[in-house]
Amino acid sequence: MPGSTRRRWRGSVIVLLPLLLAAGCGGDEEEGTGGAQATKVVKIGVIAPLSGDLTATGTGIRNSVELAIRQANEKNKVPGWRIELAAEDDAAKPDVGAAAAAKLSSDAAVVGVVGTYNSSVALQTAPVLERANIVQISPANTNDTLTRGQNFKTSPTRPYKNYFRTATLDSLQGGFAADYAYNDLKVKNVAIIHDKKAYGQGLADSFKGQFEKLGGKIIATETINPGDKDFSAVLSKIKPLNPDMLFYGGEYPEASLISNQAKGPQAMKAPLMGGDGIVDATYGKTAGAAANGDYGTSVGAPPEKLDSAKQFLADYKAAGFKDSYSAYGALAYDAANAIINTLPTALGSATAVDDAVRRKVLDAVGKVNFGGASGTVAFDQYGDTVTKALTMYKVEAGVFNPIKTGEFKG
Ligand code: ABU
Repeated sequence: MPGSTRRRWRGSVIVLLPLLLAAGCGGDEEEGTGGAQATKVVKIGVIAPLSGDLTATGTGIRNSVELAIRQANEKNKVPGWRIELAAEDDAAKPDVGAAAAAKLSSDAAVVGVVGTYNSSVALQTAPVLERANIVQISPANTNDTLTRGQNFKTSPTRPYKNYFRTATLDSLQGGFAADYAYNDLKVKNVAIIHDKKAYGQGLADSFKGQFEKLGGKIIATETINPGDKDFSAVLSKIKPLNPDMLFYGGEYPEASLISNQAKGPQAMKAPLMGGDGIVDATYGKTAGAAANGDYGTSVGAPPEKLDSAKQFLADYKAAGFKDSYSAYGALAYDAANAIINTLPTALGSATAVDDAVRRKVLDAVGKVNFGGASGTVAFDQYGDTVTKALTMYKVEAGVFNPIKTGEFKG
């Protein structure tokens, strides 16, 4: 090759390489990377809110699953196969989630789904995916009924054989919150507000059960609607009762406004406490100074304090995602790896994903046991995580800071 031609060719490679990488060899956001030579495709779905108020959380889940897939392809963890991400937006709505589950079920290459964020959405996706023998692992659902049925307190029965979760239960989270409020904060009178959703109401019930058992009083229980912006009616009823604390069952878009309006226009002094649904970076931004002194529990130990999560955090940063991994990133990454780890054996000598492969993945996920970013990843007979750590956070200077990690023993 003449010198001038060689220089032009080298120049073209330098110009085109980033484009080639972006086109498939180095980072298609929808489909993961690597495994470029593999011709057989297996897909892992995500169902999460990728639009609307809860997008920050859903995007963290999606990105963390994408990271696990990229790494598996780069390490050729499933020889001969390329793993692709199939992400669906549920907009935090049960009917949209059910449609997403139906769409993924009809894609023959899908073997598993990570999601959903909302328990109310998972109650609709789990039966759809179960009919297709597709395993679902949620990194964020905490409502007890998903794994133990409506009578979870007295006679737990597993409703969906395909449903697992790396997040622990509201019966533990609500109890942990009540213990902290009563024993550590010395709170005696609490007004509860919840959003009537599976998660919000279930968490509020669990908090109330343990708080009253300890001797505390629930002096009011009020409800709001998801999406509400003006809480003056509810707060005007609660204010004259002079509660020591507000407990909110629901998520950060409403919780942050309640905190802002309680301490602003209503001039209430009581802090607000909630569960993992309120622990998000946007809480302090929306509530403003009112957020300081509020509390929120979350599932698991803070990833930033776990040796096991250091590599995940470094890899997430290096991957260049513009959005945070959010509260459930490590749990979503572990959920994805729980599925990925089953694939070499489940796919075996298969030439394409079929029902037999889906069944093998489902069966194998129930038996996984490995050290993940969030801790041990293994499931009990209900599909619940064996890792039951919970963390209490307090808002200081607008940011949720971890103040206590432990387990609720009942
Ligand atoms: N666990 C936080 C909120 C998501 C849900 O369980 O509905």
